[in-house]
Amino acid sequence: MLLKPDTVQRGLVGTILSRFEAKGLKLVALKLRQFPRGHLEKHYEVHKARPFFDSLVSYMSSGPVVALALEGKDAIGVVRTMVGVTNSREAAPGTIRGDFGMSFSNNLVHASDGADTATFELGHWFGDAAEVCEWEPADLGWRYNIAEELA
Ligand code: 3AN
Repeated sequence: MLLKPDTVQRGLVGTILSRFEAKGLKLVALKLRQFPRGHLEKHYEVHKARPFFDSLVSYMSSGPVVALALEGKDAIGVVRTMVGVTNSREAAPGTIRGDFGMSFSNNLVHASDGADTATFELGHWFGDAAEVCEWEPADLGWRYNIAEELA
């Protein structure tokens, strides 16, 4: 996931991050940095031919971004449901974009949309394996029914 420059500028990093923690997703990587255009161009390569590509890269490189990785059963689908649709004005109440955003372009967060994308993005944002921290929450057996859901 990325918490985009508008999230950082608006002081919503903690508010948004706390939703994922409270949900029960496990935080395994986290960093804040202003990334160069080239890094964002590679991240958004699938949108290269789209008319909004240049402005998207300019916005994403305009200030610090938080990159983070979350782990959990069906994490990609769970996170995308929590994020809401791309246009924040149309995103459902209860979602991050629905609760905190009014913009299509400045839509607070990015979340990987599939397993292949997640694999590429994890390598792109956390190239050094040591940046991803494997650990086990002490309350794992309360977050899940381990025998039914994690076997
Ligand atoms: P999502 O982030 O909801 O998965 P994508 O991957 O289709 O959306 O688009 C990536 C990002 O590009 C969006 N988060 C948004 O910031 C921007 N974007 C997508 N479509 C448009 C558009 N038609 N006009 C302006 N910006 C767009």
